[in-house]
Amino acid sequence: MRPPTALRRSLSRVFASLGLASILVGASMTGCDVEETPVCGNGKIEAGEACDGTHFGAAACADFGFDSGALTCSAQCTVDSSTCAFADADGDGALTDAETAAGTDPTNPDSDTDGFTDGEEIAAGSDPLTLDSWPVSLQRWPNRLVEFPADSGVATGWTKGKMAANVAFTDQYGNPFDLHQLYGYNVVITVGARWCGPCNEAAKTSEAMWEEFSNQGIVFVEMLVDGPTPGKQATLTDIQFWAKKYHLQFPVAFRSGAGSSLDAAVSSLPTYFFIGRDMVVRDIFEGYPGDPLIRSKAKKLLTQ
Ligand SMILES: [Ca+2]
Ligand SMILES: [Ca+2]
Ligand SMILES: [Ca+2]
Repeated sequence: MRPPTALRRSLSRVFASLGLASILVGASMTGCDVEETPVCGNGKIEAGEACDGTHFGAAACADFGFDSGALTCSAQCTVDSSTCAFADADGDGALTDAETAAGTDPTNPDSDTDGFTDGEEIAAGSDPLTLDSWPVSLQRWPNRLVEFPADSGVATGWTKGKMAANVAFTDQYGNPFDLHQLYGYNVVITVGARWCGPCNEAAKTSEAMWEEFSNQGIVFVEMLVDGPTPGKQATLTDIQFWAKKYHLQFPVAFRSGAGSSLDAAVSSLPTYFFIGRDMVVRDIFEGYPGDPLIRSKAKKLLTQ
């Protein structure tokens, strides 16, 4: 049933007056510059607020240099980034902020290609940006085997100017390593034996010699061909004895497996092989002439 005409007219007037009232309120809000007081906690970012509740505008952890996590908003409506986090994008054990501080590449696990990760080097205190600095405390050696050229164009051999053939060693920790993994370093191989008097004499100052040159890019390798008995090949026990007796922290080794061309190239003990960063033999010296001559040959190696 429709309402009587008089009542309809009356209702229309009421609605019309309500509509007019609404329009009047809207006009007064926009026309008089009434500013709302910002309320921190109302969930709206207002003047003077960087965030409110779960609202941060377009801000995210990445804007603060972080890799992951979520921002939080403080009771004062300021952004709190303490809940953001750094990631280890390259899995080398060093978070992005540590890599940034060290100057290493957070997307490359071994920035200087010495075979030790940036994380290992930062933790151990060696320089992750320098090939010639590596962490001795980890009891393993630089490894640049992947850098060794498949074909250097230089003939292999154990005479001056030849490319040193690879030698498979076992070190004093019982671990295998290859001569060619030291490609990129100068290498001084001393071939000796436990029974050899001059070898023992030379070994007394080997550690000091290595400490003098190690941060200049020379890796010393002390290889024992024999143990205490001439003609009887050195064992892990012999090289561990040798390393302990002379306090040697650099590689002390015996050759693993079958004989190599290095054995055939040695006719007296000790024999020193001075090898350049390109793994080419630069100099050879038979016998122990005393440290001054060995030192001068090592220095010469650095200039070649
Ligand atoms: Ca990293
Ligand atoms: Ca490294
Ligand atoms: Ca390094």
